[in-house]
Amino acid sequence: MEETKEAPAAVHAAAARFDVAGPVESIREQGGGHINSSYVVTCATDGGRSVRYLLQRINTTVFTRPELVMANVRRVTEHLCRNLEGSPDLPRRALRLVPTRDGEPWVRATDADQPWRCFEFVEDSVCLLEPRTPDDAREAAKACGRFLADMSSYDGERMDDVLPRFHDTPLRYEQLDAAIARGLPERLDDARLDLAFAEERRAGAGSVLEALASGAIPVRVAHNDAKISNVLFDAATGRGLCVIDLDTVMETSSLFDFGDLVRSMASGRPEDERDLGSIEVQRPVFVALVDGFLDGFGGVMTRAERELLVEGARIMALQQGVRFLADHLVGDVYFRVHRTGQNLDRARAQFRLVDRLEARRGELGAVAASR
Ligand code: GN1
Ligand code: MG
Repeated sequence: MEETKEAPAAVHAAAARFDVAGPVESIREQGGGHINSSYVVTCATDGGRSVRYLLQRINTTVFTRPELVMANVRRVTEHLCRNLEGSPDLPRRALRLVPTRDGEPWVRATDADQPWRCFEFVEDSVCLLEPRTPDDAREAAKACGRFLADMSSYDGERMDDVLPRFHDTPLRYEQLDAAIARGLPERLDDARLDLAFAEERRAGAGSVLEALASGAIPVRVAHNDAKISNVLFDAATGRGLCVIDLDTVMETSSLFDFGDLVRSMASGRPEDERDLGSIEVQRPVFVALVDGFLDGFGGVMTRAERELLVEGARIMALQQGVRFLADHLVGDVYFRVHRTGQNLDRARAQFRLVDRLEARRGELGAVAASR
């Protein structure tokens, strides 16, 4: 998290559009994601109390139709709040949007304005960038599993496809092909072995989508970016509270969420780890992820979904590796980098995890079947 003494005027102007409790006292940038920009806004109330909000600018390069994102965010937050109605936990278990002063759910983009939205801040919570212990991983997986379970009772309007074919792995391969065709020559040269690794796995890349298409596994309202930094934890107890970053919620598969949890946590190494030898599926973390996920979602999960858990993890690590690699080849236009080559390192770390998941498929599958 970065402290900024003076937030840019645009952030202040955006904050002023929302129906907050009182005058803005301070605005601090909140780092973390690769996509949106987030700010913690502190407002003073008449009673001398401070109330905090999370103000976010939606990245319209990624989310070209923010109105669809916000329609989904409203559907999800309203459904979760209805499920929790009457519970004292509600403010910390479900995100709540703060309307604009005109009663709109968000500030629409205009020629002069970027799209902005504002949430009530979930107090006494912490966001973890990586699990400190397998317990953290278990709690994150449980919160994500519970989200899938909670959304299984959703029967409102169909969710919009904000990012069509977001987890379509064969499409990600087509995008890799396009990146190769216009890639930076020296980057293409450096990535020869990585491209060969991806190529060897192209044929099996559609496995989860095929299971969805055939009806073998059900379509679910899933989070689609399930990782520990998208879960809030209770600062006092360390228990998972709720999932955040609802931009990618769409009707897809639970396996993408389980897969993302594994690909982002199982190695215990940073996403851009360069010491590939240190990347291994940590069995205690994997067990904790399975246990937490089943704890949250097991009640509604089908047998076919359970049988594909490890394949879901493999597909998500493979797909993310392909996405990082493609972005590296074209000069880092999508995933924000802090140093040259970071997206290539990220891709290699994902591919190494794919390799380990394949090598240990039987053993890990037995864990998923036995819990
Ligand atoms: C992006 O911005 P962030 O970290 O929430 C990406 C995910 C990737 C992730 C990889 C909309 O998420 O799909 O898994 O980076 N989100 C989008 O770190 O593309
Ligand atoms: Mg995200």
